[in-house]
Amino acid sequence: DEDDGTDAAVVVDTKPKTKRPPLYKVLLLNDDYTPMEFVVAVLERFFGMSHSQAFEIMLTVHKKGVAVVGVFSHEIAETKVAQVMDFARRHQHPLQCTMEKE
Ligand code: TYC
Repeated sequence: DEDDGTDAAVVVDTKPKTKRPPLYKVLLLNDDYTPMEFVVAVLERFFGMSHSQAFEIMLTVHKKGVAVVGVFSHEIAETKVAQVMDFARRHQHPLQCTMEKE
């Protein structure tokens, strides 16, 4: 019944974990119909980009098919996607904006 010290040690300590919220990439997708200037206006209006930044990202999407336009918390990313999709729909452009976990 005495502890003779023959049992294997078991690690029980855990890392002190600080919970960081997951981040989400907001993606803009290319299409054949949305005017380039409309996409530039979207990036300026909803993502706070300068005109030249916005033009650069728009061209990246146009050439590569998709680009990350920002990284946000889940709630902010959802809001950005909804704002872009609503703005595009109201202007009858097929522009698509989505989000994915980083
Ligand atoms: N490909 C479009 C055109 O030639 C421009 C465009 C760029 C559309 C980016 C969507 O996310 C987009 N008019």
